[in-house]
Amino acid sequence: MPTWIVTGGAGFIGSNFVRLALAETDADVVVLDKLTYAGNLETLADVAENPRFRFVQGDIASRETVADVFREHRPDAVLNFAAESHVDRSIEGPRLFVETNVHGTLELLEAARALCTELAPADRERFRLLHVSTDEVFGSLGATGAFSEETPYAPRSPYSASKAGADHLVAAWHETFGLPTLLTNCSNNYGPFQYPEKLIPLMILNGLEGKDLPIYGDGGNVRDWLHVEDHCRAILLVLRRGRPGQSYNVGGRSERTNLQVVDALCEALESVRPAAENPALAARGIAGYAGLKTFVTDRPGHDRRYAIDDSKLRRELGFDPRYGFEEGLRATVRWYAENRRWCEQVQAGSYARERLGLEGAAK
Ligand code: NAD
Ligand code: TDX
Repeated sequence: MPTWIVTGGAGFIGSNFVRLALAETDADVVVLDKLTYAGNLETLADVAENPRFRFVQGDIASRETVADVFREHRPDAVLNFAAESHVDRSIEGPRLFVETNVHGTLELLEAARALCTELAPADRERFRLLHVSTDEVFGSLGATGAFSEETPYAPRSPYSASKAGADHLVAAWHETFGLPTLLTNCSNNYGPFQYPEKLIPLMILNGLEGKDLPIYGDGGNVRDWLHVEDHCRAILLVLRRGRPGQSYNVGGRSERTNLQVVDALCEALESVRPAAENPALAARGIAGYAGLKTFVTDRPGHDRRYAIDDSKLRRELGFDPRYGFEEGLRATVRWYAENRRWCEQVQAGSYARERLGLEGAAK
């Protein structure tokens, strides 16, 4: 049975990938996760007893930790989901983003390179390091066009700059050392287990609790939304059939302005929890979820539009997402409404959905 190390497996996308890998492959899965504010064992509670699952708490930026985990588990593949992932937090404190996203990726690449020198040629041939990245490395688009794998990098936030740095290291380790790397650049994900600092879960929980729905700027910024389960299927496809040294863009073909997303969420909230039956709205004298929409100060350096050209992934590997956006959104609203305990556990003591990233302070 192959062994896969999944870094960041206690976070949003990583945990969804762990669930998919345990259900649909025969791999043993070792999660390496620091358990930051965004990583929680509650997120993996349903797989904790699976005999093919192991959990190691540790930092990918620690050379010793990574070396120990590689020595003990001798992975056939490494999937790097671990990252500081929130743009607003990268404006508050960029240092940790460079430490985890750049330095952490370096340590994984170096450990993989060392491991490969010890492997028999056939095992080295099969080894893969798949690095999960973002469309934000390509910068901000105008009204037309889409990012392809050939689009030059032009990151504009500390978060995207740190992800771009990591992507360049991955490409260099392939070119220089022949490491069999794979790179995926994905658009905005949504779905179960997303930390409630991100647009969609934050709006759902604020709506359910009758709090303001804070829309940055004019609400006209565009993102391309992809259900997390479709993203995880794409990653599995790239791991199995992607060509080493290549990058693959992953998108949802669901471009929406933030205002359109919030309006769709208000409708979905109404169908799952009608406003008339929600005492939190009645207490504020508000008749419908749309009455909670509030325009607030824009994010500094706010990228205007992202759009993904995913034709390479579809053409070469046959990727075909299962979720339509509105259907996926309704399922996500239902999931958050039914999993309030998880929402409380992951926010407890560390976050109260306050506004982040308005003032960049040196930290
Ligand atoms: P997340 O913030 O929900 O989870 C990140 C996980 O990494 C957490 O479990 C955290 O504890 C862990 N982690 C953080 N620093 C670590 C360290 N130094 N060592 C070990 N573990 C550490 O993030 P996510 O949304 O699941 O994103 C996963 C990956 O996908 C990231 O690399 C992110 O850049 C990328 N990505 C995310 C999206 C999105 O929409 N969420 C889109 C494209 C790409
Ligand atoms: O309260 C909010 N109000 C608002 O208008 C929040 C939290 C966000 N927004 C806007 C900012 C963005 O235009 O919504 C959009 C989405 O914001 P985020 O959820 O913070 O995501 P984004 O900045 O687009 O980055 C996400 O997608 C790419 C992930 O967080 C990254 O990890 C991923 O790489």
